[in-house]
Amino acid sequence: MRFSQNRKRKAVRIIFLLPMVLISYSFAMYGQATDVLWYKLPAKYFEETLVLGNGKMGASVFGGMESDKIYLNDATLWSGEPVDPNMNPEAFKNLPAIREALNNEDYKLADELQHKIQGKFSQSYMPLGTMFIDFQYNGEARNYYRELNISNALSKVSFEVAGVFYSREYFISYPDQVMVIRLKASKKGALHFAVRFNSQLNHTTSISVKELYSNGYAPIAAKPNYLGDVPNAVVFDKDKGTRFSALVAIKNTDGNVSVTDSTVGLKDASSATILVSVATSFNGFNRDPAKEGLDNEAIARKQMKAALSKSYEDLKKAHQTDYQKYFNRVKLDLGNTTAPNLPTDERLERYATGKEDKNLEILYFQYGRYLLISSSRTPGVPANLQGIWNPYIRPPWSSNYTININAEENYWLAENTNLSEMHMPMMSFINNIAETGQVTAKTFLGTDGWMACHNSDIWAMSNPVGDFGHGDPVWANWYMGGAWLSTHLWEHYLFTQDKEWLKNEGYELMRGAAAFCLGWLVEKDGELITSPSTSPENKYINSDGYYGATFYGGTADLAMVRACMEQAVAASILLNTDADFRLKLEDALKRLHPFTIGKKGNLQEWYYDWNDEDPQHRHQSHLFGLFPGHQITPVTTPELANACRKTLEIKGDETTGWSKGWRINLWARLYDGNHAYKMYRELLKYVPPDGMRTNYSGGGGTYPNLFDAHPPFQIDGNFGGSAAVAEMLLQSDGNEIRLLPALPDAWGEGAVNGLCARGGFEVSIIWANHLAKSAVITSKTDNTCKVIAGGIVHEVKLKAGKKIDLVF
Ligand code: FUC
Repeated sequence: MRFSQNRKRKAVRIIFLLPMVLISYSFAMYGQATDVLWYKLPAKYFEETLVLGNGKMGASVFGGMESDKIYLNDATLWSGEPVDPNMNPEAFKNLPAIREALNNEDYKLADELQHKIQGKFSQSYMPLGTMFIDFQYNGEARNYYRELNISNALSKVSFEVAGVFYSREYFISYPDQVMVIRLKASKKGALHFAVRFNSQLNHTTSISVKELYSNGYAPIAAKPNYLGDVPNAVVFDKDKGTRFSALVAIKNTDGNVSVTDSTVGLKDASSATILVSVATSFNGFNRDPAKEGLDNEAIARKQMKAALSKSYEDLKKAHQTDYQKYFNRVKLDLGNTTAPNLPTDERLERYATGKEDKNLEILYFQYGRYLLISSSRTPGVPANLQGIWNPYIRPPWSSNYTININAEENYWLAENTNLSEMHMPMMSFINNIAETGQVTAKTFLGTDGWMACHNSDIWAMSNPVGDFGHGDPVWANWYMGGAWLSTHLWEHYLFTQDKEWLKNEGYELMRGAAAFCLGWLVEKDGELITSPSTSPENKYINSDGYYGATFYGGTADLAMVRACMEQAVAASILLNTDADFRLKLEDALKRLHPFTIGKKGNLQEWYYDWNDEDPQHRHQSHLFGLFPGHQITPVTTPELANACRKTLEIKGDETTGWSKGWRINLWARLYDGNHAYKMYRELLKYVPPDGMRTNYSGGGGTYPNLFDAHPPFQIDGNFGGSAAVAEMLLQSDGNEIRLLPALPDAWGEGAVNGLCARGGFEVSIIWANHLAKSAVITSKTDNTCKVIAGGIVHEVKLKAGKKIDLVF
């Protein structure tokens, strides 16, 4: 229903007469339950550790009493060196034969020939090392407590031994680029500890007074863990690969320094600060880290020297001010709760029995934001499959960038939960991969523009993987990575309205991705389709009973091509540039093969209405148009939206972590808050810590430290889950903002502050009895939009920096 002019005026008048209590909402504080993870025991497994990070350095803290173990990471420490994208220069020559096989409906042959369009596997994200702090006490520990407070990005451990109270505080500072650990004992002289360091990488460690120094280098090659026990799985070459330094220094006011040939420590102290500085020689995706690398040793020392000159309190203050600048932008309240404030692991177990715990739901949402601030602040180095936290030399799926969903899902929360700055490492990564991707497009597919495939790494590799013929085309031969990544550029513009950025940085990349799509499309029966095509990781059963991956005109491909080209058109109109190119795109868009609905009422995934090998498969890329895309909505394309719903119903809800994260967003876009909420609860299903065990079927959930369980740990589910909460509360497309479009019955009242909407708006909403009561809209630029809630529409026109209060 449209809001009549009269009613609109009346509404606005009411707003001005309203007392501020209705507009402003005080966010209730229920103990610390919405921002603290806490436990009664130290971590035993990685998935119980408390993780800290400054977007580059990462630490996973076990918090042990006798010995504290801390896994250290640096986002820029990967195996390998710059990739030569020209690794299979004649691969494109196989394309005509593949297309011919497809024209002849010989899918088996097409699958076989696709193996010829494959290249290297990606490199792996590396663990830097492990730091141990070994303590000496006289007596047994009691009253152990361990926490991570995500409102100030600080972790704490405390316990008592023989009447002495011991405490530790840990954080990793972005402004000072060091990890800081504060140790204290309540009794003078009762603190005794020694620090040691180890690494699975080649390294040497030396000790000087109050300082431990380790220098090493990453492997030149590390093969994907899913290849199993293969020869040369990890290869070191002393003259090649990324170098690293780790420096540990102790700052104390009392006690006696005690060193051995491998440890540095203190005896008889009362308090001390341990500082850890790490650095690598990584100097960009296209520079040799051994020959043209940064001086890791000098950087680590410089950071350390500067941090040593500051007091603990000053370091902590600078860290918290920096962190809270981002974190505090969004607040969420879901109303009264009766849930007790239990340790987080017990809380998850209780929640899994179906009990109410709204603050756990808020905590999970905010934890996703915490993880993104902590893992995504390094240009060109977006958060990987494990963010930045990885203890394994052969991590699951190389802990790489998996572009057929996972790398993108990591960033679904970036803009709408008001962390646009954290999206920037992804933007600069796209800039890098567009460079290698241009060579890949030419040599693998004989096409202009740039593209990317299933996997990438810090070297921005873009080729189809599979080790030159050994990969199954179902995952190795997927060519839409550039099209999908490109949509992040436009989303960044839509949320920020930063036209200068679009003009100077975004547009060329969008143009290149669209140019690839244009060149890649082929004609069939007067329509444009992709050929060959695969639908990420799904297999069809064709009319001859063949189980295959390669076909033509895949729905997922075309949804991504459509989004990429439409957005390039929109950007070129906005920037008033490239009219000729735009015409070509517009013409192609008109001829694209459309979405189709299958015999089961589902959104058809294949060009023909074939059956799926695995109808419950975790991937659902053909629903891209519903989410993250915007081509299908219940309002503008109700039949297609219903078909997406049918597909989701056929798939069911049991799936891996990231897939659940995606489906919650999909249900939210169908305005089905209750189904979205059901799956959100399932995403938070307690999964016991279990190391690296991989489970594809229905094992998804949440580990004790709130890490997403694929299983194993994969961070995309965290980010997808957080994004979905925002999507349940607010949806936008640049013209319309929908308030509470998928509010579940369980969230009858509440308030949210600081969510972002496309069009450059910031939105706060208060709701009660399942209906929006009031909202505040702030605009970054002069802009207009329709704000829709419960059938009421407000037409809003705002000047840059201004806000409007709305009542519903
Ligand atoms: C894709 C997915 C897997 C996993 C991996 C990292 O291959 O199919 O489930 O998330 O990426």
